[in-house]
Parts: sequence; C-alpha cells; structure tokens
Amino acid sequence: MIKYEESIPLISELRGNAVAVYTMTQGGAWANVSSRPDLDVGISNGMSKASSLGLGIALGRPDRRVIVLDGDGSLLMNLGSLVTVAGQAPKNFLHFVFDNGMYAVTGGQPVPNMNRIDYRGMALAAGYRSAYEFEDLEDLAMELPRIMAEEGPALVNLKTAPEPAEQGVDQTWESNARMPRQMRNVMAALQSEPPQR
Ligand SMILES: Cc1ncc(C[n+]2csc(CCOP(=O)(O)OP(=O)(O)O)c2C)c(N)n1
Repeated sequence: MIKYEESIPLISELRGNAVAVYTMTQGGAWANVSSRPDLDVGISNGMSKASSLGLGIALGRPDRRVIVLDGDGSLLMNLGSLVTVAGQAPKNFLHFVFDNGMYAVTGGQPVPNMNRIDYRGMALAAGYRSAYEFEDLEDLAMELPRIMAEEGPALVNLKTAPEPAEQGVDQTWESNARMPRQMRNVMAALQSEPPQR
C-alpha cells in the first residue's frame, strides 16, 4: 500500500507546468506541496467530475499536460468518463486514481466490490492508450518519470492506504466558492502562457 504523503510529493515534483485537477483526500495533501497553485483546481462539491473537468481543460489546451488526481469512489460514480476520455484520446491527459477501497472523506464506508476492482483493466478496456497499477512506492518512483512524459490518455491506479476522515465533508458557501475562483485563476494563468506556435 502506498501512502498519500509518499505518492503526492513524487507526482508534484514531476508535474512541471501541468494543470492539476484534484478531488477528495489527495486534494489536501496536494495543496500542501503544490508548486503551482495557480494551475490547480480542486473539486470537493462536484463528486466524480475531476476526470470530466480535466478532459475539458486537456482538449482546450492540447499543448499543456493535465493531471487528474481522482478518488476510486469518485471514478465509480462517473465510470463513463473513461470511455469519453478514450474517445477523445487527449495525448496530454494523465489520470491518477487513489484506490483506497473506501469513501474516506465521509468516514470510511467501503466502495462497492471493495478491493476487487481492476481500474487498470477498465481503463484499457475503455480505450486508454496505457494504464498501470502500483502497490509499492519504489516501483512507482522508478516508473513515474517515464509515465509522466509519455503520451496519453494514461491511467495510473495507486493502491493507497486509507485515511478515513473524522471530520464531516467541507460543504459550505465558502467551499462552493473555491472551485470557481480556482478555475478563473487557471484560465488567467493559461492565457498568460499561450501555446508556442
Ligand atoms: C451524488 C453524491 N453522493 C454522495 C456524496 C457524498 N460524498 C462526498 S465525498 C464522498 C466520498 C468520496 O470517495 P472517494 O472518491 O473514494 O475519495 P476518498 O474520500 O476515499 O478520498 C461521498 C460519498 C456526494 N457528494 N454526491
């Protein structure tokens, strides 16, 4: 099992100028280490839509890599997005799934068919260009530089040690306002760095 505090810094170190769309438990860990918060969008109140938002950004800016930091419960709610992504085949799209087997932010309820779901296999069957699964940090650290440089769409499933939350979900007017603000920041950052022609 891989810990959030181990995998997130590895991904962050290699992100370069990629846009990052994150959701759920990994979002907190990402926000702590992110080197480009102006290129980050967190989704807390639109469960499951990280892959769909990431796809939209990837299609809008094909020159820019987009990494999605998805939850397993979230992806299960929007499994069709695997097929939509594969159909659009964005070369700049990299989809991480933090497979902790549970809905951690709501207290740790198991996802359906917990620990027996093959996200890697589902991504390949949907038509992703490549897909991987890691259970061991050293294997991840070895392969990640190559994976993060390769053409997408690619999915990386991370078997992650669960950290069920003790607090309730952050769903307030303030948390609702955060994502639109971040989207405007990302749009401004991308407009100030236009594609090289
Ligand atoms: C339609 C809908 N059902 C339920 C919820 C409540 N909910 C918010 S977050 C969450 C769990 C997210 O699980 P996962 O994506 O696996 O991330 P983790 O919490 O494990 O990091 C749930 C069930 C919701 N927001 N929307």
